[in-house]
Amino acid sequence: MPTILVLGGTTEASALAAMLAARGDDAVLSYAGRVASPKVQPIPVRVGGFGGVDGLTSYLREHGVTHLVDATHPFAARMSANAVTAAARAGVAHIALTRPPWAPVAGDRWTRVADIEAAVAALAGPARRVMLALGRMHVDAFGAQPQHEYLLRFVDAPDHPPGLPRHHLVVDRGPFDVDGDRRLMAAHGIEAVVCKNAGGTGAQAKLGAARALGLSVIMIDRPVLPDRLEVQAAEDVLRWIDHGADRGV
Ligand code: 3Y8
Ligand code: NAP
Repeated sequence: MPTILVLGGTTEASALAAMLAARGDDAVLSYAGRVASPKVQPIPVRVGGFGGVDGLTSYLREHGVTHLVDATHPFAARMSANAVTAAARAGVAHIALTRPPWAPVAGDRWTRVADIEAAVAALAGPARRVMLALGRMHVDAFGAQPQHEYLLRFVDAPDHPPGLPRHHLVVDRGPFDVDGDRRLMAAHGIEAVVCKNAGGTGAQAKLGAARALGLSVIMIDRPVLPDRLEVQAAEDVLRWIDHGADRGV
């Protein structure tokens, strides 16, 4: 009987958790503990860091984990790197459940940048009304471009006001929808949107909204992740658990 640890925090992780629950698998979903009330899951959940690679390696060994599924967000680069290293050390089968990056379509006005710093640099110039659809963790970096009127969207209300002189904060969690994002952007007269190339469907609405409104989008490319076995459908993870773990799907 496999013992599965899913590193979660994405729409795909939740979809996999539902399938594992339906099959009665011995599985636990793990959250970092970034938000006050993470989504309720149909399998047991653990919350909080493991304590680096060593902590995760010990966790895998102590809990007899046989299959590690990294279903974290594409920007959770440190967690994904730790997962590959710890699984190898503990001799645990490892797979990543991810989603393809978004690609621009007709009508999109994207400027692709390499990382958060490059997104900040791309905002040099006269004051504009900019939506930072990046969550909470990287907002302070945009203090280097204080001239803009920012629209921020966080999952939780922050315990101290964001360090941007002119900003409006919306507290809301995805998945979002195009009409809602379009209304939000229009109501705030947004001229440009900054976002991460998360891929998937949970954060995609803002791209459709920006396209409909003819807004420019500063799209942050994903960080480089280690080589690993990757699939893009939860069903492929189940096949891997049932048949492929020893020889990689
Ligand atoms: C804690 C746990 C599910 C998962 C849903 C997905 C979709 C909705 C859209 C915008 C973009 C953003 C942000 C976003 C989305 C999904 C997914 C996704 C983007 C939750 C969740 C956790 C987090 C962490 C949180 C980050 C933040 C990022 C907000 C749960 C709700 C901006 C990423 O306050 C903080 O510290 C928040 C931190 C990492 C990025 C940041 O820098 O602030 N996600 N998001 C996970 C943990 O503790 O381990 O589900 O309740 C999950 C989801 N958020 O099961 O349906 O699959 O991507 N999450 C981005 O894409 O740029 C919002 O506003 O348009
Ligand atoms: P990160 O920078 O790659 O990870 C930093 C540290 O957070 C990790 O080393 C680990 O701590 C802990 N951690 C991260 N994910 C964890 C998990 N699922 N379970 C237990 N510990 C975890 O990660 P992040 O970008 O902060 O993302 C944190 C969580 O939010 C992840 O679950 C991710 O899927 C979710 N999320 C992130 C984004 C995003 O934009 N980054 C978007 C949507 C959802 P230790 O070293 O102590 O083990």
